[in-house]
Amino acid sequence: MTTGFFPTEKIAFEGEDSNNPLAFRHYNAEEVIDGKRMEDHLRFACAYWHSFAWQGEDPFGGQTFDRPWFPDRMSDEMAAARLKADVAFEMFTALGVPYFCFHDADVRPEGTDFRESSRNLEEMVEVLEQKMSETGVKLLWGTANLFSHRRFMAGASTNPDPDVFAYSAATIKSCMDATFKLGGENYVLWGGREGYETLLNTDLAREDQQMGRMLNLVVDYKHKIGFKGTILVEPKPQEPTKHQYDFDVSTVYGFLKRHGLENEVKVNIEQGHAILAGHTFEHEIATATALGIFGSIDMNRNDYQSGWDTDQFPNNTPEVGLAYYHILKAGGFTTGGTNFDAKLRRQSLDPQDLLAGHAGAMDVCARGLKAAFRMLEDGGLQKALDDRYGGWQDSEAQNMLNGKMDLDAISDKVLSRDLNPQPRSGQQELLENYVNRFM
Ligand code: XUL
Ligand code: CO
Repeated sequence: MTTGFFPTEKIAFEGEDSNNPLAFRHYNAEEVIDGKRMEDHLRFACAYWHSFAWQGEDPFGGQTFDRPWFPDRMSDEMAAARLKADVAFEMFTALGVPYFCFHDADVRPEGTDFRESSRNLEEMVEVLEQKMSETGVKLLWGTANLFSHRRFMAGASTNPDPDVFAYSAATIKSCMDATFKLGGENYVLWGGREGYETLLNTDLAREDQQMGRMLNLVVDYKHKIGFKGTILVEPKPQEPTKHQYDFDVSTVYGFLKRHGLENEVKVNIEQGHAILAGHTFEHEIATATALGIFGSIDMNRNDYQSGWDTDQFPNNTPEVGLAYYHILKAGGFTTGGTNFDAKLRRQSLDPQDLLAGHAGAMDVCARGLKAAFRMLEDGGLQKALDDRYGGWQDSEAQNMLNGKMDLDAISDKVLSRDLNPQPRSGQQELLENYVNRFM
């Protein structure tokens, strides 16, 4: 028995020629690419919050969606949370995604105090456990919402009030327990309020210390309970706060080093956050793989005009293809995956819009993955890199890097060989044309 919320119970792969609006044209879970099923490469997850908790509000207007589990339709909050879970798992099943992700606040009603909120969460974790075993859908990651409630307005771990630090730590513990119980493969920390609105009232050094301590507490607790998943930090430069400390991948890496956590924690990289930081998605992924901290991705797209975190469904194959190129090149996902941290536009009122948004996004990812694999297999980009940096194969060139030559020795070499380096083309247009052949 389903709730009947969605117009269809299953979206099928029908191939490129299908004109069924609710079908996959490119995503075929079973198709094997390089010895691995497409499902196992992409490891899709749906985000509970955007599709089932968000009501369509924006800074200028309130709720636009009409859902049977929203407070205006249902006053029993726990019954509403259960109905929401029913519908959520119907969507995961219809799409055939292997994973989902959630915050505590997405799945349980807020209690009147910490004790009641925790009890609500524990009760809903039982419900989720049951749904997961019925459907086979797994948990990619869990996380704590430490940004919506007004108690967190001045930060969670970085709050000037130590009681908020304590409340946040206890909340994280309850969410790590929930994630562990549900077999989650990662645990995410996104510091929406870990930053400042004005430096006039902010002690940067103190807040960095508080945030470092919290992450160390999280890592210690992971080992204490025997959680085998990966701890992930999700960078974002601003919004909701004016400036967020986990600005981008490089900034997070510096933070991890400073607090001795660079071998314990990885990053969850989101397309829209990369754009807000003035980067590209593949820049953030390539930076993380270069630094050895790549973990997972939040797939979406930002509007390039508005400057907001618009969390739209991805629809740009070349952009997605280059992202997967860097992921595949680094060996693919391990515990991570592709979480659609994406939401409908607030005018997209119909249940089928939710299915269409995700199905289209899955197709774009499938096309991107296939293009990425073909580029990797062809090896053209790697060959271009090998050629460009080929001079460094030389043992004397290596001596400049490995400490065998100091500045004097290098200077002597330039003089004695009469070195007069000649510039070579970077061939960007040739490379861009090359990439377009695969997209
Ligand atoms: C906010 C965002 C969050 C995190 C989880 O921009 O991306 O939804 O992914 O807290
Ligand atoms: Co995100």
